[in-house]
Amino acid sequence: MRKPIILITGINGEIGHGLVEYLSHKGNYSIIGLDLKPPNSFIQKRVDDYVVGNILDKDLLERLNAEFEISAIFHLAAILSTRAEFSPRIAHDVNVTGTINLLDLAIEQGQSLGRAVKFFFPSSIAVYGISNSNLRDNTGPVPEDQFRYPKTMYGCNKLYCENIGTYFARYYKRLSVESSTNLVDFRSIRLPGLISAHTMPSGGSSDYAPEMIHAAARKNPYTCFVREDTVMPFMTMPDAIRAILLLVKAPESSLSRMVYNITSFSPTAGDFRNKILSYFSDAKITFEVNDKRQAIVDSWPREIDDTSAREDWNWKPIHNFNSAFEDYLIPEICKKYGL
Ligand code: AKB
Repeated sequence: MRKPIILITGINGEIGHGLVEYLSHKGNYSIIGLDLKPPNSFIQKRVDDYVVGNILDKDLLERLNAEFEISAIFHLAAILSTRAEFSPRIAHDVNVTGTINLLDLAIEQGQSLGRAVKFFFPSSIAVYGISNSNLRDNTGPVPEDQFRYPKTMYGCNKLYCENIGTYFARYYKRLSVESSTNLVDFRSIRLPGLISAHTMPSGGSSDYAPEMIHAAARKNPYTCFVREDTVMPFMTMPDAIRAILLLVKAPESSLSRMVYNITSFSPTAGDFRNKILSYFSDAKITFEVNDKRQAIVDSWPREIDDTSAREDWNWKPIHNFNSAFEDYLIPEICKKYGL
């Protein structure tokens, strides 16, 4: 008998951390984590087991296929936008080939279980690309199907994987004698920049917001790498985790698409600084623009239209910019750093 489980790849990352915290509270799921390094004790305590390995290792995935009955895959492993620009080829391998390997695993599981395996894929606002700043400044909230001309390797990888996931779910091997459609229940959210009180991102272009907040709490000076007037969409980690679970649990009949936008607030980098100063008045936050990272953020929309998610699965963020700080970031960060 194979053991029924949920598989989470990239479990050591920020979203993995938040997801495990939530799912383990529920207690109904056996969770197996997969990552390149052993998870920290917080995660180890909350999973049933973990596997140290690479999503590009097909033998490893074959062993998982043989050992477990996988009812859902949360495929979180990825190389983010800034890091991917330094090693585009490696990013492509991890972000694209790694995702196809996991989709293959889902298909094999679907075939042996005789039902679709849920597959959650975190996409990103990096799938958008608006190179004309005038257009960017004068375009309202951007819906799912506009401006999909990514300017980063990471954005290209995410956009392709949205499409390939849809293909695996709807059209996989459509001309074969034995049909392989409906073996993967692919669902994806384009996430904005995320801010967690408990973990720090690494390798992203939206990292300036969480870095600024955590640096202030640790009494470290922070030099922000984008202009003070930079605007992009952000969200708290608890809202992102809630959205992922709302989408994964939504009845298929209520979904009008496989890939959804979600958003909460779009402050400037200067708004972040001012808000942080209102809590940590001696914080030292300065701006020294890295033109290349600035250009990445400037290619993303200022605001996102998430009407479909609101209509189809009742998505609504709990936190706005003010309550994100007041009710979540400041109390949790103060606890974390013993303030
Ligand atoms: C990044 O900055 O690369 C990510 C993202 C917006 O997907 N946080």
